Amino acid sequence: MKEGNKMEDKKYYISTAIAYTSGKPHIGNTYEIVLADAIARYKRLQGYDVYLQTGTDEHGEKIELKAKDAGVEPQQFVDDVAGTIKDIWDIMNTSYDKFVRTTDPHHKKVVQHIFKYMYDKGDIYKSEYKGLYCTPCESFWTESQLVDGKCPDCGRDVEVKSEEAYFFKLSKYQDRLMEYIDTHPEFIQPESRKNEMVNNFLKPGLQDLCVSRTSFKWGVPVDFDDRHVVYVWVDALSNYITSLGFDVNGNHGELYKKYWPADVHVIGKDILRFHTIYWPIMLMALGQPLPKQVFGHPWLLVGGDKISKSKGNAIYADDLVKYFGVDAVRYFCLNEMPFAQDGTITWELMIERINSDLANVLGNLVNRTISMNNKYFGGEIQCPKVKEDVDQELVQLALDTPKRVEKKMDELRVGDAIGEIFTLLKRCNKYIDETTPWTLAKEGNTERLGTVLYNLLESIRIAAIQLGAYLPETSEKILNALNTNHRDFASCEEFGMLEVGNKVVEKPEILFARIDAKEMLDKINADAEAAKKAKEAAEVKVEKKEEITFDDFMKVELKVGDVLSSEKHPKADKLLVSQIDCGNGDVRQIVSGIAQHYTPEEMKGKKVVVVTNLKPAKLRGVESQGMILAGDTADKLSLVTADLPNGTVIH
Ligand code: ME8
Repeated sequence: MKEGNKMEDKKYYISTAIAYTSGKPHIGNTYEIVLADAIARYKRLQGYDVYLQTGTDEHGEKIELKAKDAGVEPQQFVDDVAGTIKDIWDIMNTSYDKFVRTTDPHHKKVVQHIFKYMYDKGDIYKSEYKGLYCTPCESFWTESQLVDGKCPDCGRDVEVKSEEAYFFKLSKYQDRLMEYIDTHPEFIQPESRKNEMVNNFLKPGLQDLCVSRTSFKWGVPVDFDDRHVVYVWVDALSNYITSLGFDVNGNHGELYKKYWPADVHVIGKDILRFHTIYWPIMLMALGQPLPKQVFGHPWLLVGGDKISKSKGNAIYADDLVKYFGVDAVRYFCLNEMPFAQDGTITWELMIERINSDLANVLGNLVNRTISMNNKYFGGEIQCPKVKEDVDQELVQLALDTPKRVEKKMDELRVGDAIGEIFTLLKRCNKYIDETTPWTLAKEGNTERLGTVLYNLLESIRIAAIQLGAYLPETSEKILNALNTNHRDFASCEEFGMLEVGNKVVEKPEILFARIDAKEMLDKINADAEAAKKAKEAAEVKVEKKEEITFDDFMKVELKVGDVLSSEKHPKADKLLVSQIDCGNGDVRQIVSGIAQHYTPEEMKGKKVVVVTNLKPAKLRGVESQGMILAGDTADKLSLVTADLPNGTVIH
């Protein structure tokens, strides 16, 4: 291979679907970025120049309605949810290079260019759409697609709807796409899903796709006909190229020139049709190369049921991490999910896997090997001098494991790749049983003992390097504990790279502690119960009050006041008695229920907002001449403060 080609081959662009900003993503959505992250990290360890892109899909009627329900502007709503999504991706230690948002001005501008380009080319035309519409899914369906007369995706009612719309001539490109799929057998993964796409959608013939809407506003406007917004799929799918600097006129940015076409789009099985039919056809219309592969991964189910907020069975990554730590959650998702069939998650299963795989097999092996090396050799890594036949199998497996992992990763079988590493770890445990180092120590067979421990530590080093893509923190902890500088894939090609004479860490950290299942499940249930109560309490509080007039509101006199001093109420733990200067010589005493959130010292000097015309009242025997404004949740209270002079009227 020529050097030039080699360099080019060494780049790798991988993307996830962009998540809807309709709410907090559950563990199923989160699985996808963890999966893509594991592949991306693996490729980086192989020496590829990787670009991992993820992000959020922020337009559409559903989001517009959600924002309305929440009483905020759509932009505010999507900003908040996109923030939550990014936080969860970060909690999961995912190494994305770009987080794209479809409300980014640049993305919107390029989507408009793409739409116009396809319109000018005659691939998009204006017509009338009439069909059965499911609002939550934002999808039109034909009669034959309905299941029991309801939306085939969500099972809800559909309604007859008609609107003027732009259409995209999918049918024009049908044959070309068919040929592409035929000549690129690796394009759709897994294979079974390819057949589904070809037989269910392509062979029956493609209908032109409706690509604009007039029934809502929250979308990218069609710039030459602004009654229309671009329908979400054209907007959403374009993210894979807008972010790289794609330009319809061919003046592409550097990232586009370097990374397009994508090596793999990692997406869920439900949106495979959009990615293997609509998206390639859009790219054909734009005259651009198609992605090399689309991987439609299966879904994570909760005990066998679809994860759903309304069913109340949703599990969230941040909760899991709170109890088990990041790498345990990454391990569970990656290892538990089959390549093509759906996987299952429950709290019980999670605990089971942590105990059996992470604590017993991995944690225990690392801990006892390092401890033995400390006990018998003061931590110093020994030179392996006395080799025996029993070593051969372990050494060979340690050398083969990286190749086996690579093979699985080439097929995107991430769970199986992890399985290969665990096969090596289990073999190490068996080797301890076979060689019984404690007996060698008792017999004073020091050189053989040193060899056995070397073989174990070296096998652990190779396993830890291989784990780097899946459990990055754990991998690093182990390599630090081994005190080795040989941490790259190349150093796994030889058995014996662990530095003789170095000292392993004195007290190895417990990587994964065994969990008492009952105790943990009780705690999880108690926390869930408490959270539910707090939520209910908060909901009661925000119950809507009766409408008032402006005059009603103006009856309340609100002024800025300076807290001069504050002390505990003599008879009530929850109350503070404060002296507040409300300006123009108006110093008054106010009793408030804030003692559990603010100390008297913290109160001093605060500029609070006071209701000054409230009828005075006695609280547990102490007179209160007004009220301080504050907001509170189940466990937090915050005073309303204003950086204004005393006596300033608030309105
Ligand atoms: O579909 N297990 O967004 P989304 C595994 N905005 N993966 C799951 C899952 C589960 N239980 N549930 C959902 C969208 N997913 C669009 C994508 S791309 C240009 C636009 C996956 O927030 C789902 O299959 O509904 C999808 O790949 C991803 O989570 C985001 O889903």
